[in-house]
Amino acid sequence: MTQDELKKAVGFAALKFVKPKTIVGVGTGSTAAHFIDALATIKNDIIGAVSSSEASTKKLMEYGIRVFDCNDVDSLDIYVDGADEINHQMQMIKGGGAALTREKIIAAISKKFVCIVDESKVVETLGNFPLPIEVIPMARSYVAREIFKLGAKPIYRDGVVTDNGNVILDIHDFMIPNAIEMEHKINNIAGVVTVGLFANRGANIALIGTKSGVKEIA
Ligand code: ABF
Repeated sequence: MTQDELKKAVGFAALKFVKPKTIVGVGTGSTAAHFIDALATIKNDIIGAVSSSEASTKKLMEYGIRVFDCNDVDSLDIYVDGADEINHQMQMIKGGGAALTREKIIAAISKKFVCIVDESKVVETLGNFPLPIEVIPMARSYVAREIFKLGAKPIYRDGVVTDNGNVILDIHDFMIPNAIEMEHKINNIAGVVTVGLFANRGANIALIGTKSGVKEIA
């Protein structure tokens, strides 16, 4: 199976967690895009979706799935999204697609986070994938200096402006054995909007696409 077939398998496997007559939290990226394709097959059974990016909103609307403003929804039963890395504690690095802030907000209002990944994303220790942080533009240099002090290498993601009008720094050379502590530490730097560590609120369920089928971890 190709990597995309593994992503498709988990995208469709996540459908079993969607309850009828609910609003579903929908993520961003190529794996989440397969989940949207899956969701379209039951679109008449759900009320609609809250989406983590303009790109996913567009795809949902093309399928005729109603997209709700996050402010109009108190809580979501589930949020289904991909990740850049996930460890065995269900902690994740997210934000490779620059949608981390909206993803964190949707995760916060969701009862269950269902993470859908192919097996290449499963790691022992987070950090091989550069950790994205969304930063207020005027704080870019200050935040970069603070990240240097943590012993890591921040690289400005040139030309990328987030859906919220901010910029992204990707932190390279930074293994993260203590993800909860590091999430708090980076969140506390002035000018940081969101760090792409999802440790404090990790996934509840992981669906992992492997060559021998979809593995479910809860
Ligand atoms: C989003 O999409 C992210 O948080 C993560 O950066 C990315 C994963 O993308 P893909 O599914 O294309 O590998 O969920």
